[in-house]
Amino acid sequence: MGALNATPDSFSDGGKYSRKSAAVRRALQMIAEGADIIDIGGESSRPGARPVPEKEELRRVIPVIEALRKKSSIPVSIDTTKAAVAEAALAAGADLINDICGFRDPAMAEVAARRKAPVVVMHMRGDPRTMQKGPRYKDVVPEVCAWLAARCAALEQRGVTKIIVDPGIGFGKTAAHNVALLAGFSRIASLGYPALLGASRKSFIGLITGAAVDDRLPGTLAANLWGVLKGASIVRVHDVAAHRQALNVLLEIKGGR
Ligand code: HH2
Repeated sequence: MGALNATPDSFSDGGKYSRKSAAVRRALQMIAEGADIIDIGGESSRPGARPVPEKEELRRVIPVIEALRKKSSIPVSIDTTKAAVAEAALAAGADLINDICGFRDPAMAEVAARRKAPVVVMHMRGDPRTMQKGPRYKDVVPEVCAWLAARCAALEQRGVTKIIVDPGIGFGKTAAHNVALLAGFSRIASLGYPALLGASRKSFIGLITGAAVDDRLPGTLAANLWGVLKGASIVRVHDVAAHRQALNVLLEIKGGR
């Protein structure tokens, strides 16, 4: 899954793709590099990010989805927490809803159920403004697994049938929590749903290695290859070509291609 941030302030690529033409060009580049899904977002979720008004988020993402739809049939995911944005994105041709709030808003679940859209349910403690203020867990892996299982059950009750789970690396977690979630990823992948891993360029890699945000590809590859070996079905990445090559080799060795 190639991450495309049509935002001025995302943590690693903010401002690069906030113009429609640049965003579409980037999406086509990621497709040429081997992405299977493009995840388009119009609101940064980096720690401390301020919420974006609905109108502005719609302005950022809908024209990009419409333009991309004219050029490619690749599955498009809309990375949003707002039901109106999800609805408009699906109408514009998106296929999947990626909600970093884990569909806590019943209106989001309603849109997914009515439109029969597949969903990514991500775990987050609090919201991006508050999530890194002293996150605490007794035992992060079982707590995140239990939360995801409960959210999935609630969504299924509302009629959502195609669910992907995501532990939400970096969302209300310390570096140690993120490392524990990666170490225990097979438990997330055993919940009974395809599992997504979003570790790309995140700060725990910087804390482990000292690497600046633009120099975290080697650490990102290590985290994502580990995740795939532990059962991740989808990795959400900024560097598609490098991941395609690494995954092709990994899957060839594993015999899973
Ligand atoms: N991470 C980010 C955004 N959306 N969605 C899922 N399902 N999982 C993730 O781990 C995830 C996500 C954060 O990365 P990015 O989009 O590059 O930055 P920003 O939120 O600053 O736009």
